[in-house]
Order: sequence, then C-alpha cells, then structure tokens
Amino acid sequence: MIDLRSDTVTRPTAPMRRAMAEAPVGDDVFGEDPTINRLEEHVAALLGKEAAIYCPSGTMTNQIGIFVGTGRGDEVILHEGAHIFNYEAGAPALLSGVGMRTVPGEGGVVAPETLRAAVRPENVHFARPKLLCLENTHNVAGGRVFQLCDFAAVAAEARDLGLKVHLDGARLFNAAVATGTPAREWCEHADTVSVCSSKGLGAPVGSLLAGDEETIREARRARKAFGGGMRQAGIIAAASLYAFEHNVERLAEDHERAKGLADGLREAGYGVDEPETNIVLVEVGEAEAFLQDLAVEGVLATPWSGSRIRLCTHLDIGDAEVEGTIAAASRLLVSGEGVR
Ligand code: TLP
Repeated sequence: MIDLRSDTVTRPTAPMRRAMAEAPVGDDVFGEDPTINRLEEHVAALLGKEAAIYCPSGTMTNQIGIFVGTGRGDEVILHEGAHIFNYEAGAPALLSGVGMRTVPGEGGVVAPETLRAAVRPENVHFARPKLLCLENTHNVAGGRVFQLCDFAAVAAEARDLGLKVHLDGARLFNAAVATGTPAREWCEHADTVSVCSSKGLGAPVGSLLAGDEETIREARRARKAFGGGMRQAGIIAAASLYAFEHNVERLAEDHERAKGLADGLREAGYGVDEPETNIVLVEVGEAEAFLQDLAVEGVLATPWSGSRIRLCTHLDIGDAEVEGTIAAASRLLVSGEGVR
C-alpha cells in the first residue's frame, strides 16, 4: 500500500533505530536522562528559547501550553480550523477549564483586525481572553505557511491586547524549509511553541514545548499532572534527536514530491490546491466512496473537509509512490469512479 494518510505513518529508519538502541538513559522525572536533556537543549536552541520539555505527543505539548498560559474560566482564541479546536478531544475544556473562541481567516491565518474584534473588553460578564493559539503550517488549510510578517503582525496585536501567544508548530519545520525562514524567527513572536518529531521528521513518537525557563518549569509540573512524566524515555527521545539533527532539510524533498503529485493529479483531471509544503488537498466529489476505490487501487489517503481528500508526502514516499498514486487516481477517472 502507498500510505499518504498522514506524515505520522513513517517507520523509523535503521540509523534512527541504532541511535535508539545506543542511547544513554536515566530517570527523566529526576531530570537524569542524558538523551532527553540533550534533546531538550537542542530543540530550545533550534527555536531560540531558554528551555524545552519533551512530551509524548503534540496534543500534550499544545495542552500544556494552554494550561500554563491560562487560568480556569479564561478564553483561548484560535482559528476555526485549528488542530487544537478540531482534533484534540475538547482537551482545553477538560484539562484547563478554558473556553475556545474561534475566528475565521483565509488559509489558517488570523488577521490582527479579526483578533481585535474577537477580544472583548474587561467586564464582569465576559470570559477573559488570555491566549492566542496559532498554527504553522496550517493542517486544515492544506499545509499552508503562516508567513512571518503576518504572524508577527497578529502576535503584536495579541500582545497589545494583553494576550499571550502559543504556536502549534507541529509542522513548523515544513514552514521553515519551504520559506528559508529559520524556525526561531516565528518563535520570537510566541511565548510557547510546540514542535513534533513524529510528523514529517520521521520519529515514532515525541513532541517538545519550548518557552522561557519559568514557563517550562511550570510545564514540567503540568506534564507530571497530565501523566506525561516518563522514566528511561531517552530510548525514544533518541529518535527525536536523530530526527531534528538529520531530517529537517530533507523536508524539501517532501515538498517537491507534493508539488509533483499535485501537478500529476491536475493533469489527470482533478481539482487540486497548489501545495506550499507536504500536504495536497484534492477535490474528489464523494470523499468516502472515492477513498474506498482508491484503496482498492493500493493508495490510502484521508477524507478532508466535505468533498476533498488529504494526501501527505513524507519520509517513506519516494518518486515511485508519487507516480503510483497518480496512476491509481488516473485509472479511477478513466473507469468513471474518480469524481462522482
Ligand atoms: N495531526 C494529525 C491528526 O491528528 C489530524 C494528522 O494526521 O495531521 N497539531 C497539528 C497541527 C497536527 O497536525 C497534529 C496531528 C497535532 C498537533 C497533534 O499531534 P499528536 O498526534 O502528536 O498528538
């Protein structure tokens, strides 16, 4: 099967597995796992932050970011397509006791004036808006980059309104590689940043939350409370360290292949958004029925909004898989099963 459902489906490579097998370990709840300590320092430096904390998932790093950036009854403002709002099981309400206020915005971008309009003044009736959550690249929008100037502008507006900023940077390195803008330049405008090693970077597990020393100290308490304190986890953190050290630049290959895939599918007759990174959104009519037919042809993808499907390129997708996917989708169009 050619698996384009997500960039999370990659399997660790032989050198990554070797790094895992050879990792020195200790009890991380005591702060004694040398591999985790190295990983946290490496990622903090990469993001230009004072400190970082290793967690099992991007959901946990986002939720800890919300927990340390808010108090019970506060309000989080975020784009209506945000992963935190759509795909994290209502965790902001569950774990932090906060409400979520969503706002619209083209391509996942929140405009300063949209933010200002959503922030209500101090009044005994209103929940207090405390945190703006932004996402880069934006998943629902199809891996769209939140350009640095737009990001800086809305973050400045947030600060002006007294809000903190959290960045869901599960695919921040895709944005960095696609634009040539170092990841840390976005992070300058955010108080907390979540990054994942388990998406395009190819590690089997692991995300980090970065911020200033004091915030990450609080995050360490929150991680323990959320059940994310791990022990000799250097054995998995080694995969993340390997991913950050070796697999960032190669994201450019995933982006190239996504473009090739989009071109091929367009030539075959499909409506395809031009990808900016590794996510391709394709118009197919009845998504669920189409995906069943596509699976019979040996290709897996994910149903997306309404009549669209999402295809992600990643470490385990080479040129042959791109060609195979275009061929499979073309066969569906020829047989009349493509777009219903
Ligand atoms: N996204 C997954 C699914 O949950 C939709 C995917 O296949 O894209 N932020 C963003 C922007 C994400 O895309 C994801 C995962 C997460 C956070 C959560 O990361 P994990 O799965 O590690 O909790």
